[in-house]
Amino acid sequence: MKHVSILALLIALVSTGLVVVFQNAHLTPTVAATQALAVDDLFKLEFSIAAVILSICLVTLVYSIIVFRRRADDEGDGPPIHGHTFLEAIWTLIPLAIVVALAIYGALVLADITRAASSQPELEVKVSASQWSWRFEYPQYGIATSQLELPVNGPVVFKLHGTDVIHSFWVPEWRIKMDAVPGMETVLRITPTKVGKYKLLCAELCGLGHAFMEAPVAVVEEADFLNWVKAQPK
Ligand SMILES: [Cu+2]
Repeated sequence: MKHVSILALLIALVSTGLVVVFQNAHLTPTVAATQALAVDDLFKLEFSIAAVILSICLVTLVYSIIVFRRRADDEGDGPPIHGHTFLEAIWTLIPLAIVVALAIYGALVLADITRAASSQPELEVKVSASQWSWRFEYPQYGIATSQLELPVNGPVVFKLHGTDVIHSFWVPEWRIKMDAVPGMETVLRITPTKVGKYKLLCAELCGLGHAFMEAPVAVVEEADFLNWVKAQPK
C-alpha cells in the first residue's frame, strides 16, 4: 500500500507538470484562422491525455527498477506470475474508451472545421498544384495568380486539384492540410483571422523539387484585397 501511495503521488506530480507544459508551451505556430483554434484545442487535449499515460508508464517503470531491484545477496528467482484477468480487462477497456472518445471528439472537430460559413458568402479560390509550383484562380474575379492574396475575416473555399502527382496544401498557421489529387477535386475551408504574410507549403512528398514548392500568402484588409484584385492582369 505504501508503494501505491508513493507511486500515485509521483505520477500525479509528473503528469501535472507535463500537462501544464503542454497547455501553456507554444508548441504550434501563431493561430491565424478560425479553424486553427479547434485543431489546437484537440492537440492540447490529446497531448495532455498522452502525458498522463506516459507518466503512469514511465514513473511506474522507473520506480520499480529502483525500488524493486535485485539486492546484492539475492540469488533467488522472482515469483512466477500467470496473468491477471481483472488487470488485463482494465488495461484493455480504459484505452478503448479513450480511443473511442477521441475519435468522436475528432469527428466533431472535423465536421466543425469543414462546414461552410452560413453568415457570409465564400470567396472561391481554385488551386492547381503542379511539380513544383502553385497556381490560384479566382473565378468570381476572373484572375489567376501565383501568389495567394486573401481578405481578412472572410470565409474562403479552396477547390484543389493536382495536375501531375498528389500534393498537399498546407499553411501551418491555418493548421489544416488537404491533398491536391489529379483527376478529382478536394475542398478546404479557411477563414483567415490575422493580417500578415504566410507561406503555403506542399506537405506531400512530390518529387525532386518538393522542398521548394512554396507560394507566398498575404492576408490583407478587404479594401486592400479589392485593390490587389484590380491590379491583376485579366
Ligand atoms: Cu508538391
